[in-house]
Amino acid sequence: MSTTRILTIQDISCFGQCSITVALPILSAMGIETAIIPSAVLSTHTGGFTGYTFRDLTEDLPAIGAHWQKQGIAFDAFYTGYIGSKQQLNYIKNIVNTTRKEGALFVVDPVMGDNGKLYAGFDKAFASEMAAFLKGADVILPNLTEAAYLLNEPYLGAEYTEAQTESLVRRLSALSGGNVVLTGVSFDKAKLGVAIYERNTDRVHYYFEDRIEGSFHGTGDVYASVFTGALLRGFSLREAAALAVDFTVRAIRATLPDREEHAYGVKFEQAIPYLIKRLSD
Ligand code: PXL
Repeated sequence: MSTTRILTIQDISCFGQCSITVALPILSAMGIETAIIPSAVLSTHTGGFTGYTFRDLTEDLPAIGAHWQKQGIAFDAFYTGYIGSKQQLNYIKNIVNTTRKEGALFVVDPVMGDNGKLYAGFDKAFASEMAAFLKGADVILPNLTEAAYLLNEPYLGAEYTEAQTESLVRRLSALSGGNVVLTGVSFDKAKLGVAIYERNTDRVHYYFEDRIEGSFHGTGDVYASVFTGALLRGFSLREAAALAVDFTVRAIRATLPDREEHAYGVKFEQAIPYLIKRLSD
């Protein structure tokens, strides 16, 4: 049986359960051959830790891409997450263009911030470069904060109405030309979920689960990894978006008994058997 090969580009946070340390095990468990390019190596992620190291790998990217091109290495899919510098966006576009198989899937999680704020090291100029980078992506997966920065407009917090959300996803889709899964959507305090914009039908669908109070680090990366893996396993856009919600909720629930000591990430490993079961249903 031929396997699907994906390249994911995001940082290695050596400790903290996000980015590559989440994407690689999840995609592997889903049966997908996963290559990586680390955009940076940090001792921990930047959420809730101080004093972390940050090794920017920007200048390694073109050489990795050139080597692969020479070797004839090619990918069925690409998934980008946390990017280490503005300059990397151009390098990544080049790697995608020179190593993509025909019809390759391109998923972008425009990781930049959450809860109305940009993460350490990001600024409005990066957001505007990211908005340009999205062009040509098949699916983009911003949260509401990232959506606001991509569109250079204020973040409305818990205030988004259904009409505003639908306007957001349509305008986000205009940036990429593809589908949009907007995360962190809520119209009822007790529910939290995603808005799914299908470009070919121009329709918006929703998928909600019961809200678990608080915010959980790394869940965006857990979500994007499962979503991308599911698409590659033949799930539709809506099915993949829903499976990723179901899995993320289980990963959060597995963390709840220990949430104080485990505030840096979620115990997604404990939900992997559930994921494998859902793939064989
Ligand atoms: O989960 C997003 C993420 C990825 N990588 C690094 C981060 C964050 C969020 O804070 O700091 C290094």
